[in-house]
Amino acid sequence: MRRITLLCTIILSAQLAARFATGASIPPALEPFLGEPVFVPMQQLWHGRGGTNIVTAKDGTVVAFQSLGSNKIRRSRDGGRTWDADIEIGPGATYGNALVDEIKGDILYVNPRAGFLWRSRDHGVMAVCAVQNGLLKLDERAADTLTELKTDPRKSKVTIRQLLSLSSGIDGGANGSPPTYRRTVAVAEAIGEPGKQFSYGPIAVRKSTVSQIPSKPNVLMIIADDLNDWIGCLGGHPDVKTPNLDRLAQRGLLFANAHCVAPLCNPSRVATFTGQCPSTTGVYLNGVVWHEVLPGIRTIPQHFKANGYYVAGGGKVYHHPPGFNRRSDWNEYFDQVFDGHYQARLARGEDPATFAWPEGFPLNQLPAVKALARPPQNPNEFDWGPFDREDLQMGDGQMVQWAEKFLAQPPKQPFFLAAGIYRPHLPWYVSRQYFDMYPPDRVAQPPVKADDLNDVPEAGLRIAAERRGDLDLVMQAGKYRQVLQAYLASVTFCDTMVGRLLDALDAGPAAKNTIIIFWSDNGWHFGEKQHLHKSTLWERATHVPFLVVAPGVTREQSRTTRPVSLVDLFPTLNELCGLPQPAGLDGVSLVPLLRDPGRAWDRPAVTTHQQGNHAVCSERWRYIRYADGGEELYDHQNDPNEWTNFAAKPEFATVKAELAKWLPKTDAPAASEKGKHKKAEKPE
Ligand SMILES: [Ca+2]
Ligand SMILES: [Ca+2]
Repeated sequence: MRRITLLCTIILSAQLAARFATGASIPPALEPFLGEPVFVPMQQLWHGRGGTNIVTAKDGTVVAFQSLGSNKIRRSRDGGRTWDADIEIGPGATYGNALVDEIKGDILYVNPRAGFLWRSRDHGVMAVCAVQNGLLKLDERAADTLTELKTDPRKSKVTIRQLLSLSSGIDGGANGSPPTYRRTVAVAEAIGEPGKQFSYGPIAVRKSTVSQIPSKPNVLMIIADDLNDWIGCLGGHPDVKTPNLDRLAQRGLLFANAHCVAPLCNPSRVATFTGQCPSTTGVYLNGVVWHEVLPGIRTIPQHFKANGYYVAGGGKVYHHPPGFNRRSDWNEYFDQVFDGHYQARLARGEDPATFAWPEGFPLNQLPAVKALARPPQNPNEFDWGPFDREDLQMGDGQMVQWAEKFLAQPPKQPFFLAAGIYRPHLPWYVSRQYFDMYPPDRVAQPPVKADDLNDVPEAGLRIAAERRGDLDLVMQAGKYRQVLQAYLASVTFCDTMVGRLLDALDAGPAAKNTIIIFWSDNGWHFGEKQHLHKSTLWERATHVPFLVVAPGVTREQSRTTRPVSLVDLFPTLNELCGLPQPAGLDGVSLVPLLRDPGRAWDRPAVTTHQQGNHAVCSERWRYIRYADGGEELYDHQNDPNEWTNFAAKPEFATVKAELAKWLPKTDAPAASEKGKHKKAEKPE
């Protein structure tokens, strides 16, 4: 059972508010809730079948409801919904487990003999309060202790003597229902006056119904797939054109030294969204259906949903093959639409074994790809070329159109919107205008050292060799420059989609109160270390774009080179949005860096690729330790391309030892890939 420090909920009296306002020990996080409290008088309290309680204000607005299971709520007045409850509460009815004595005007009188039970959404009892000898005792013992509490049988009016703590949050969104109120929870020492009426309400409500909850920010999270650091503001490629990402960076904080938790789609996204590293969960591979091997694990969208947010997603947010998107995480989802023929076929549930290219494909005309022969490792998606389709007809474009509509008319409650863009993931299909921006004969080639692998240990060589066939195929066919062109074209297409999302946000009602997060799930090699893909522990595969705009927190045009990991995103969002931190998160909140990008930060970023292989990235160094003990150490201050491995030099033993302290203490055994998904050619 989840234990909490909240003990009971008490209507904040003016007296309490006055004490609160003048109190010297109020934590800064509570400051937004200071000031004159405004109470919405209760007009009706409804107790529905199945444990649904609804409080309405005199003007008819629903200010609160509590749902303790299946309920009869069908609609509410807010946001086009109206409540539909069953039984009007009255003397003799129950609220929670408290016996209601009477309702007079705005105040609900509860018989203190019965005490009051506060229940969690899963029906577990979280808190019990009762009056004991005139003192309002607040207790979080379990339900069966309630009967042991000796309460004053007489009603008594409670006077708050001392405020112990105060917290506030959006609540009421049980069982997938939308949140309905801002709950202010006061924990107080209080004194009752024997013989007088004891009153407390179930919910202390400020002037904040669903339609006006100002202080909870919305979140727009934009995710790119396989986008490495080749974006303008990161300076990763001299020719790339990403005006929209660059203007996004101008609005907030650019993390210039951010790294994925794992350098490929599924483990990267699972780690980011659960806030737990692969070394904790065992999710190292693309074929692991994460929610089956980690049943009940908490994710960012699920957590936001459970805390009163309206949670919507579209495109590729979780790993894209069928079965990976846990639908219960969302209130609303726009399914990914695929431009690639093979993935589209998979999504339709057709047998991938019978796949053949349609007329005119593959666009790159590589015979091996046409024949679906290996290499390349995934011939069914190893294609690129100008695609005869308008932006908004593309899969990403359709998702963006859906998100644009969402942002034009967002829900009245705070929202979390995840927009997952698939480009620049293979196949690199975008319209010709993007290809025309990057003439292959003029596009700059990344720095590649021919003998770079000479000082790489065995495990690193093996990893680099896994896609050697893809690279050799491209080189032998003379298509290397076309590959660069196609990727850069796809990056700019992705950037255009980002721009549309930003424009839609800015044009809509949520413009001023929305946190914007942009990140990519992994980087990409283009021949560096003889590798043409992701899935390595080098900079090319782990370094990712990560940008945060948090109104009132980040400053414009800020940038930090402190190393951060995307595993830090979950706790960061929780802090920004005032959500509780679930237990077991591996990352830390980056809010201190959002506020002060130049502050000291001794924590490196750790990336894991399969069991026991890790890279630890500090501001200056990259230290790689493979499961077999192989090591690499690179000095980014003098060697940004990671060409010289210093791991064997005795003078760097101390540097290595310092970085090694951050290696995971345990390496969870690998969770198995499910056969049915494995058959799908390990789509990435
Ligand atoms: Ca990816
Ligand atoms: Ca080297």
